[in-house]
Amino acid sequence: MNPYIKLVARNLHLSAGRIAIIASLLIIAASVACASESADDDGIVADGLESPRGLTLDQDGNLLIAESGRGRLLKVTDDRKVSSLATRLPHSLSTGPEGAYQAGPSAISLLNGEVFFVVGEYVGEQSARLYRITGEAGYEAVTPITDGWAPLENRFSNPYDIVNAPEVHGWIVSDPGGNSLRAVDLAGNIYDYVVFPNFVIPNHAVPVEMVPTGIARGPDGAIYVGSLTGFPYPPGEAVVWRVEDLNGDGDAMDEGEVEPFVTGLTTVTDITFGTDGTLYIAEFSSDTVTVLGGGDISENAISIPGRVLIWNGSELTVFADNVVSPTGLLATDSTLYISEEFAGRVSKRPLN
Ligand SMILES: [Ca+2]
Ligand SMILES: [Ca+2]
Repeated sequence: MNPYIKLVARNLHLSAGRIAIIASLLIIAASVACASESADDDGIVADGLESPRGLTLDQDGNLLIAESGRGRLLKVTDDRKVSSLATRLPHSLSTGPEGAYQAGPSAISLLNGEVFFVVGEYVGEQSARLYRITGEAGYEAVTPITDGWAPLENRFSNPYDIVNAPEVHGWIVSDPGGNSLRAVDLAGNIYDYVVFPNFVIPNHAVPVEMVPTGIARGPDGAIYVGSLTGFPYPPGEAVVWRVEDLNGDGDAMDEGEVEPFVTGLTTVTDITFGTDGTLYIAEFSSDTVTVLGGGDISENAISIPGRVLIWNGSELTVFADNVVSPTGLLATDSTLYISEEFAGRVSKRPLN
């Protein structure tokens, strides 16, 4: 363990092991995807990208992609016509200790006709913020500069995904770095909404962190969030949680407000609900320890892919396997879009 990493860990009140996990997750690999044209029906929406992640639809129904590794928001019309909605947004492929961290747009949300995005995945400061697009290639921060040395309460650490949340007068943001969900109001004030405790598994001395990732609004109005889980990414221990502020006190930290919704999952990175209420769940890899364990993470992710599952309310079924490091999902009436982050592409699958 690099001594500087340990120093950072101590000062952030995080375990050194946790920092190592985050660092591993964020190592950037060059896109291995080929930018050449292929058949229209090959399921590729956009490729040659650098760590695509968050997906959403704009008001005209165009697909928006948060391209974390290049600091861009992309717009896709007619499936394959890709243009930049915004460029030169805060990002870096080699920031933080050892230059081993990525920071960049991770998720997008439209609210009242405006485009908002979170930048996270950076154990440090400054860039881990919620931003608003202000016009042609312009942007401004909504939340304050993140002080990575401050206590973890009521601030961003590594924001990952976002959902509009009128119940907190703004948004709810998943923050894997804090094992938490943060409420953010329209003025940019940040409050803890949920803080997930660590959990224990057999034959592993150190408690495992929950690491909440993809977040979505359910058809019942509740918030749902998946958990990656921390090292050693135990199979079957990841959960999709249902979160609701039952007593209306502005957070979901009271009795019964966070409940397991789907269990038995592995390294969940994103979730999305279809228009019929079906829940789609992305699992990062069948062997995340090996994918993140060294070598070329893109090659690892391709050789040990993840998958997308369906939860229909009573049982889990496999919707798509051989999906490379999925980190973003979006379902429309007819299509499931998938960001395959370390393949550098966004693909799609028809929904029946
Ligand atoms: Ca998402
Ligand atoms: Ca509450």
